[in-house]
Amino acid sequence: MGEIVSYSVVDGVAVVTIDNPPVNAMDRGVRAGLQKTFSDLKGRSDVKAIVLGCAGRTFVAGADIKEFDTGIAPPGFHEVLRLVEDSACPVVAAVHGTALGAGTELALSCHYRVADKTARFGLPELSLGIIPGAGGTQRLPRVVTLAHALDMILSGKPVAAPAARDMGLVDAIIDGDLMTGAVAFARNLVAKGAGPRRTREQPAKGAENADSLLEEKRKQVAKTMRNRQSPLALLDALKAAARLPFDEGLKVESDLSAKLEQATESRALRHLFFAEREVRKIPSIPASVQPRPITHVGIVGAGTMGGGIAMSFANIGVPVTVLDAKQEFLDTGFGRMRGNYERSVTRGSLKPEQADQRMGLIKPTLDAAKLGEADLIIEAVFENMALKKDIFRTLDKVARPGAILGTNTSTLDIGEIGAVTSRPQDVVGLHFFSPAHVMPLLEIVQTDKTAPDVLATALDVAKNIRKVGVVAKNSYGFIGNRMMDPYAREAEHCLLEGATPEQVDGALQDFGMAMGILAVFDLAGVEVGPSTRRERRHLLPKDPGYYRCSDMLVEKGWFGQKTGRGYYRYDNPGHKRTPDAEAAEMFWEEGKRLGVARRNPDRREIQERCFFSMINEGALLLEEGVALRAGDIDVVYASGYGFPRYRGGPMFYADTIGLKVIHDRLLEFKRTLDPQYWTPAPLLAKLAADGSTFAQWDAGRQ
Ligand code: 3H9
Repeated sequence: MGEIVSYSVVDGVAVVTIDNPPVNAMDRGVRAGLQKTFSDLKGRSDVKAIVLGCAGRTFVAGADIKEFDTGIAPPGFHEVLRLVEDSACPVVAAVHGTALGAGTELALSCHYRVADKTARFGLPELSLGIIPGAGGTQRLPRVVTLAHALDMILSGKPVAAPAARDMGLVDAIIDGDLMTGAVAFARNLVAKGAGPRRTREQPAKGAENADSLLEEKRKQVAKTMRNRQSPLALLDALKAAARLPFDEGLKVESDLSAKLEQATESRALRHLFFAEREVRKIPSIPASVQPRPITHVGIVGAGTMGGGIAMSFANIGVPVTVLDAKQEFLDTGFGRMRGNYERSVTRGSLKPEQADQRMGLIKPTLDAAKLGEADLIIEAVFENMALKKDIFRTLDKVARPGAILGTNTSTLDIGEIGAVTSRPQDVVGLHFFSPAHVMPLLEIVQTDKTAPDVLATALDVAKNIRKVGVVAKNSYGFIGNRMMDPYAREAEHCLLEGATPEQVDGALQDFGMAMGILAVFDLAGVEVGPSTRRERRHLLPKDPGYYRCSDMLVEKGWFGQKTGRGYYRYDNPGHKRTPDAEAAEMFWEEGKRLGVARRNPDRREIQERCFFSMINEGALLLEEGVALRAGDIDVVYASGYGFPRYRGGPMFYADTIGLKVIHDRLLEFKRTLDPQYWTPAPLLAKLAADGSTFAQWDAGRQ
């Protein structure tokens, strides 16, 4: 193996190369290599300029995120980057791929930056609960304006090379071979007699308005990044950049970083970063298994779901054929898809010709035989077993041999659906979340017949359509909806006990959920839950209060937003959610009638009942093997159910408060609430007794 950091000198220009696959993360090896290289180069009078670039697919994509768990080993980032910046001859960063986090910070400590056309620069640290801690908060606003620096770091979105050049982050975009162009750029600097241009010696740009700008952002962050500490720390660090000399600002950055790295917020977000990558690793898929190629997709059902799924494939250039039973259904569905694309054009996120091109990839049909050319067919009709079986019988006739047959069911038994075909090994659950072209989660449901290469293909498909695919075993509600059941059951039951919908949803939102569950039901249609429960009436708990409030709303025809009333009212001119005293009263009266004790649960009790019952169900899923890892559950909840990422998902959250605490609270609820719901799952009880965590349980199974 070659050196992680190497260099060669040709005619007075040293070319330094970092080679640390897969993404050139700036781990201890890279830092030590840079330290040695720049120390060597310092002593070479024949070197007149230095070009710093990376081998492989990208420039440095950041610090090694794993290192935060153990603490950053020496040499530290500041020390190494200072050495680079101190170079007596000009240093040019040559950037390709994505310079992220410490990658952008390394480029900022170079004196000049050139990039190839497709390079991007980003500081995504807030998504990991930290701030750019390798001098980025102090150097970036000395290269671009404070306003640009704020936008880049708060959004975390990488900036493409042309925009980076416009804001002064990039000096030149190189056409053709990057390193050749970068060396020519460096020679030109030498020829012009241009010396080092040290970022730290520049004044902060646009700092005159710092106070008002930072105050405005502080207000914005309080609303849009609730309960988070890293965005506020960022504003403090940028204030230091605007007001203090570089070294003092750097000290502020270091102190803030040290605190953030240890905080739960960052540990939670780092956990999700790795969990989202771990989900792709399925031990039952042998390494030799090759995914099947997917070049054409068929969709059955042009409804909201089918349309969203079709768009997900068209967005990556895969042709799609959409089948429905009637021309009017196709017309409505295609109108909806076109409308979605048009909205993207209006927002400026898509060019009109891109929208046309994507729409052009989606073809309607009334003839099932047209699905014969598809490599993957996804059924997305409403939840009805008889209908789905009929469709799969047809698909079995028309699909080509080897085509994968997916169902978007969210609750039905996929084994039973697959059993009507002659090829159950090709049948898999592909549970998308609405709106399917936007939501990043795909639950991939494996029956006991699903072939390993079908599973591997589904995981590949998820990655290609830019979703995170999580494998679940076939079981009612899979991972997400199964854990939703106790969570929403408790939320609902609190209404019978004297809480109002606003109190219940408020408690869940205060915890950090994107929306309260009752508002979600109003949005999705209150009738959806009762209609799925009807299909499994014989399996439901013997409890007259079980989802009684939704049943009452459905009996009254109050289906939520679409009817103007549900848990809330929507009958004002803007159809905004407003409290409905009549509904709240109706729930309490029903509680009285059913003999439910009026507990008036407070915020803490609402949160504990909802989340602890959800976590307990998660522990059962792990024991039953429905979910492979606690981390998989966390990914499902953070990407599909609005669970706050900064809490790491329900199972990580459970670890942070302690499984013993949860276990004991479950037993207390067993004494004071309906005992049938509160028996701790055996796995939870065992881990609690051992003083262990779900993370340790995951690690022990690798
Ligand atoms: C930072 O820089 C802090 C500093 O400001 C301050 C320091 C004091 N570290 O995503 P992929 C692994 S914070 C460790 O599948 P892609 C990843 O786990 C950092 N490992 O590839 C995976 O491993 P495996 C700021 C990392 O092509 C493999 O590489 N930077 C790191 O879809 C391939 O990754 C970021 O937040 C890392 N930094 O996407 C960028 N990055 O194969 C984080 C990747 O075993 N990275 N791995 O599962 C990314 O966004 C994407 O990986 C990237 C490539 C876009 C680069």
